[in-house]
Amino acid sequence: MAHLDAVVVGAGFSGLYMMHLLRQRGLSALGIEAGHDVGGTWYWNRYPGARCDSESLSYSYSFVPEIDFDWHWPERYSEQPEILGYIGHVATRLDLRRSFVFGTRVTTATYDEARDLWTVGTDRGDRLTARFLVMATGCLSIPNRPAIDGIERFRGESLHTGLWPHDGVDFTGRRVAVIGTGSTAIQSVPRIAGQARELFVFQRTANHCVPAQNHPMDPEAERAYKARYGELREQARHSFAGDVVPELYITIMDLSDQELERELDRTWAQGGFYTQYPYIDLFTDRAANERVAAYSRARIRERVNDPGTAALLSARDHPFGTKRLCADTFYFEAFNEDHVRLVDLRATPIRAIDESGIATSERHYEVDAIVYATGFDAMTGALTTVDIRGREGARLRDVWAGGPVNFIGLAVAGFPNLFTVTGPGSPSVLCNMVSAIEQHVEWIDRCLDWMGARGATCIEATAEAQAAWVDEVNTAAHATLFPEANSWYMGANIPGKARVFLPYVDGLKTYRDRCDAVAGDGYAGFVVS
Ligand code: FAD
Ligand code: N01
Repeated sequence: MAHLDAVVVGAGFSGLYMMHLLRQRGLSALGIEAGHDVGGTWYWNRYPGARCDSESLSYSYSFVPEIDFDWHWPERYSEQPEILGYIGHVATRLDLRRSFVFGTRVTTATYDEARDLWTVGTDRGDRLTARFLVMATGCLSIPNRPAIDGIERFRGESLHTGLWPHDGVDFTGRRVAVIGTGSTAIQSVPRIAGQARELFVFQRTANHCVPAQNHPMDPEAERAYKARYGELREQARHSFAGDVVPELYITIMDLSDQELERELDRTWAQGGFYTQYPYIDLFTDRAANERVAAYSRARIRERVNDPGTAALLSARDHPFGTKRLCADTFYFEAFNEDHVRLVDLRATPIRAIDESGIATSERHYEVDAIVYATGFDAMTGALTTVDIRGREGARLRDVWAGGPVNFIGLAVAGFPNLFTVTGPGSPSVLCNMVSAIEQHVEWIDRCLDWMGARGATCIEATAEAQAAWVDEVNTAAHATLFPEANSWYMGANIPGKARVFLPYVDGLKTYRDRCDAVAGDGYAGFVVS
C-alpha cells in the first residue's frame, strides 16, 4: 500500500492548483480523478452552448500570470472547449498530469486514529495511506438524475448535460425533449433548437434570467485588462464576488420608476451579472427585488411572441436571483420558432417515461432523445457520495444528514487532516469560483507550511468553532431573501436533502478576512497536535 503526505481528489481548477502547491512544498502527493483527463466541470459539461458566465479575462488562475499574458480568449464568455483547452495548457506547462491517476473514483476514505492517517480506497481496488486528504471534488460534479417512473425504459438516446458524450451529439432531424430550465438548459436550448426537427422543453420552474450580451473579445478591453493585470487581480481577490465588478452602491428603493428603468436599461445592456452587482437592497428587500423582477418580465414579453408562453417563461415563485441567475443568448427567441414548444409541468406534470417518450398528465410526447438538464447534487454531493469516516468510524454522510457542518467551509470536527476546497459554508458558488478556489487552496497550503514548521501532524476543527461558524453562515443567509427559493443553494433540488442554505453569503472579502484571522491567530478554532 503506497504512503503519501497527501491525496488530492479531483483534477479541476481546485485539484490542479492544490497539487502544484503541494509539489512546490516538496510533499509527496497523488491526485485521483474520475475523469480521463484534467478539467473537472469543463471536462464533463460538453453540452451544446456550454460556456462560462464569468468574464473570460478573470475566469482563470491568477497564480500563473505568464500564461494569462499569452492567452487569448476569443469571446467575452468562453465556450467549454476554450476553458478546457486553458486548463489542459496549465496542466501541461506545470507538468501536473504525472501526479494524477485518471479514470479512478475514490469510494472510501477512513481515518485511522492510532496512526493519524487516512486510508483512501478507489473503485479500481487501490488502497493508499496519506497524512492529509484534500477533497477538491467540486460543487457541481455529481449529476442529478431525476427519479421519474419508467426512466430506464426509454429506448431512444438519454443524455445528462453533465455527462455529455465527448464526440458530441447531432440532433439534426430528431425529436428532442429537454427536461429542466436552469442555466444549462437556457444555454443549450437555442443550440438544440437549431438542429432538432421538434423540441419540447419541460419546465417545472421558470428561472430568472438576464441577457448574457456575449460578444467577441474587445482587443482594447483585453489590452487594458492585461496592462493592469496585477492590480485588477488583487482587487478581485479582495472583492465581494471574487471579480472586478462594481461594488454595491445603488439603493433600488431610493429610485423613482423612471430612474430605475433607466438604471436597469443600463445594466441589462451590460448583461450578465452586472444586472445584480450594484444594488444594495436587491437581496434584502422584497419590494426592491420585485421591482427588478417586474422589469425582467417586461423584457421577456418583448422577446416572446406568444403572451401565454412569455408568461410561463417568467419567474414568479422566487425572488430575482435567489436561484442561481441564468444568462441567456437567444433562449427566449427559441420559443418563437414553430418547432419549439414549452411544456408547463406545473399544469401538466410528468407521469412517466416509457419506451418512446414522456407522458404528462395531458398527453404523450414521442421523442428520439431526452436531455436531462436537471442539475447536480450541489456542494455536498461529491463529499457525501464517498464513504468518508472520521474518528470512531463516524460517517460524514451521517454527520451531515441534517445539513453540512464545518468550520470556515474547510474542515469538519471529528475528521482531522481533511480539507474541503470550496466546501459548504464558504462563498464558492456565489463568486467567480477560480478566485474562491485560489483563496482556499492557498489557505490550506499556508496551514500545512505552518504545521510543518512546528512538527505538527494533526489539525482538527473544534466542535465549538464549528457550531459558531454554522450559526454565522445561517444567520447571514437568513438576513437575505435567498432562503425563500427552492434552489440548489438550499439543497431543495434533491429529494430528502436537508433544507439549509449551503454557501456563505457575505462575500469573498469578508470571508477571506475571517480565514486569515483564524490563521493569524495560530489557527484559532482548531486543535493542532
Ligand atoms: P470541478 O471542476 O467540479 O472538479 C472536481 C473534479 O473532481 C471532477 O473532475 C470530478 O470528476 C472529480 N471527482 C469528484 N468526486 C470524485 C471522486 N470521488 N473520485 C475521483 N474524482 C472525483 N463558475 C464560475 O465561477 N463561473 C462560471 O462562469 C461558471 N460556469 C459554469 C458552467 C457550468 C456548466 C458548470 C456546471 C459550472 C460552472 N461554474 C462556474 C462552476 C464550476 O464548477 C467552477 O467554476 C470550477 O470549474 C470548479 O472547479 P473545481 O476543481 O472546484 O471542481
Ligand atoms: O441545473 P439547475 P443546471 N422534473 O439545478 C429541473 C452552473 N452552471 O445544470 O427548478 C422536472 O440550475 C429543475 O426544476 P426546478 C450554475 O451554477 C453555470 O441548469 O427544480 N424538472 C431546473 O429547472 C448553475 O446554477 C452555467 O423546479 C426537473 C433544472 O432541472 C448550476 O451549474 C451554465 C426535475 C435544473 O436546473 C446548475 O445548473 C450551466 C424533475 N424531476 C450551469 N429535476 C453558466 O452559464 C430537476 N428539474 C456559467
